[in-house]
Amino acid sequence: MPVKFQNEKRSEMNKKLLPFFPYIAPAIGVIILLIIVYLVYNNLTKNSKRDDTLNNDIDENKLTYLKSQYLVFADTIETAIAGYGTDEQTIYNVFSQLENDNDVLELIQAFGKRWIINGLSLYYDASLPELLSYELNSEERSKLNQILSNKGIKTKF
Ligand SMILES: [Ca+2]
Repeated sequence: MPVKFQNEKRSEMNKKLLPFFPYIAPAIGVIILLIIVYLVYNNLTKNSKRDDTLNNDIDENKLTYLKSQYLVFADTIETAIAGYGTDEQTIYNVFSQLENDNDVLELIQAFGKRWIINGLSLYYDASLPELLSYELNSEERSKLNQILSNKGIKTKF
């Protein structure tokens, strides 16, 4: 009978596949892990994505530097933040070179959203204000804000 024949065929196939069953869950786990590693690696190595949401607040004629300079500043801050601990002095040095609010906002935009390995943890899609709030304690943030207000800059972190 055709129905019986089909059932026999199916159970035969199950017997063939049975030895592989214990490997299915670990194999799926490995595949998911590889996808995660790929996504993290991809985001860590790609260039940061510029954020243009503050464009309306920036008067480009009042920028102190060429736009490429803000990218250099942003990369310098990323290096100061990445890894264990924080190089606060480098962060202060960068902000000391900014002259007005347009410069600060342009730096935030040039920084964009970044994936940064921070010791054993990972900052993903983090903006400059977010990273500064994670990496600087309240005392260090006050010092940063003092540097800015000394220049008459209204933006605070
Ligand atoms: Ca760090």
